[in-house]
Amino acid sequence: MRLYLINPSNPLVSIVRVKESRWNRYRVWKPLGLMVLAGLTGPEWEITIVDENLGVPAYAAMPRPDLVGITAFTSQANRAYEVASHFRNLGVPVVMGGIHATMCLDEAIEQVDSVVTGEAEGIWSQVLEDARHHSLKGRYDGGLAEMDDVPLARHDLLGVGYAFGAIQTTRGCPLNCSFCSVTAFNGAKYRQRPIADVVREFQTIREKRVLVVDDNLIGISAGHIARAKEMFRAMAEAKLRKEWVSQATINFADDEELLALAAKAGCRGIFIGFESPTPEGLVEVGKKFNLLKGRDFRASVRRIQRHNILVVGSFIIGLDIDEPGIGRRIAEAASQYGVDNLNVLFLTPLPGTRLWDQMASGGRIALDTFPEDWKYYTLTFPVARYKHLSLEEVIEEMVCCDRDFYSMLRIARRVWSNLWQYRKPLIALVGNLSYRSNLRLNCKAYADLKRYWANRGNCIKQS
Ligand code: B12
Ligand code: SF4
Repeated sequence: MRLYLINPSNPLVSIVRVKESRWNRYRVWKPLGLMVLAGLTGPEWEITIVDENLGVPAYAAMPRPDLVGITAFTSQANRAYEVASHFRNLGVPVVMGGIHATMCLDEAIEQVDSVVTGEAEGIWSQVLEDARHHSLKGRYDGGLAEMDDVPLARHDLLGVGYAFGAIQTTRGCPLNCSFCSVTAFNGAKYRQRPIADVVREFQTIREKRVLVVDDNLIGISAGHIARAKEMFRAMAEAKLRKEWVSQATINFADDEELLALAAKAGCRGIFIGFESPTPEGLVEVGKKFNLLKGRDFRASVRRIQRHNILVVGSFIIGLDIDEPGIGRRIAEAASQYGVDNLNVLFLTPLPGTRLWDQMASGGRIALDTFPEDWKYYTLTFPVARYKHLSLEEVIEEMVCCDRDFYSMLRIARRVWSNLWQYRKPLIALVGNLSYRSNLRLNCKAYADLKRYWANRGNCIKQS
């Protein structure tokens, strides 16, 4: 039995534009969900994982599979349906799973033979069994998995072409920020994998550098943090010799022992959502940790960096409180906090989030011809009507923010300060140049988007 597991590409996402900017090579990540699915699949299936981010293959020239499984974030949904249609025309059954199919079940069900909602661990073997007997059902629900059931991902199936390996050690997040899909999809209960499984899986990863894809690496309670420390100790003892990056909330900075253990286990970078430079903005998105009274962001960032861990700060433009000038304000705040890289995204209503409900009920979703418009839901395009910023203005704020933070002068200062503190100036330089090199590409993409908005007759100014 032949199984294709496919990760569809979205040409609007910068990671696939390697030809235009070779720095993007470092930003192509492995589709871990499909590698986990492969880990759940029995030996009677011959599995091929196709990651279209590395190039779209000539499907017609490939041997006919018995089953196709497709994953998709919302921004990939469009292409997922194109691929599904190709195989369905050949009479090959197509199953779709992942976050988009879960959040937009009714839409997905129209486009494929079978939809698996939720996490696959508890249900995939049933789907395969039904596929073997030509009795696939239209819908399966995996719910939330037991973490003991998460298999070792099949890292052997995606060998070359990536700068980073990928692994997951926890799922879920109790914080439920308004714009984020994680609580809606993976649940509010923070679930941790058995430490022995994490160490064993790390040992099967070939790449020296790894993305630990957890949304909230250390969790929020004393118990979660104690477990994170235990995991870091086990990783260090296993002498994995890996360097890894992950995501956490700013409370990562609050425990020196935790930071020391993380660094010893190989942590070299952490992605932190600051979201807004103002307390009002933090209240709006519900980012509770960042509101801690007396929190000194600069000191927190510095504490992390002292352990040779780079900090990437993420902010959002387009909140209801954001007015003209927000771009420069974010660039200033990020420089003042001392982050090594800045990642700014447009406020985007993703299906299933609290933000989606608010914006949809207020008639504020501007790009709403679905499924075609999903390709713009990359967080790098404005897709909604913003309260105090027109389309032109919100784009201008983004460009101004990026130009300010990624000016050569500011890059030079950051790299110099990195060198001075004996951290990783080369990694900081590559990261900064990679972002900078996309500025020109982004401006072209914004121009195309403005034309698209205009053709749709969308009113540009909202307030
Ligand atoms: C790693 C990651 C990335 C990597 C991508 C790696 C990759 N190619 O998969 C990078 C950094 C490139 C990335 C980029 C983006 N990401 Co991202 N990313 C994640 C993150 C943190 C982890 C994903 C992961 O690997 N999970 C671990 C695996 C095991 O879980 P899984 O993929 O969900 O798979 C399980 C189930 O979904 C199911 N399943 C999945 N696929 C299939 C298929 C079949 C057939 C079946 C049966 C089951 C099934 O079974 C699996 C096992 O249980 C998630 C957050 C999250 N917790 O999901 C955000 C997340 C998926 N990303 C998100 C977003 C918005 C983006 C971007 C659009 C914007 C951005 N700038 O971040 C881009 C777009 C990328 C694109 N190509 O279009 C959103 C997506 C929301 C949505 N509705 O689409 C999430 C949920 C984060 C959030 N804050 O809301 N991302
Ligand atoms: S943004 Fe981060 S902290 Fe907020 S719900 Fe999502 S994963 Fe949790």
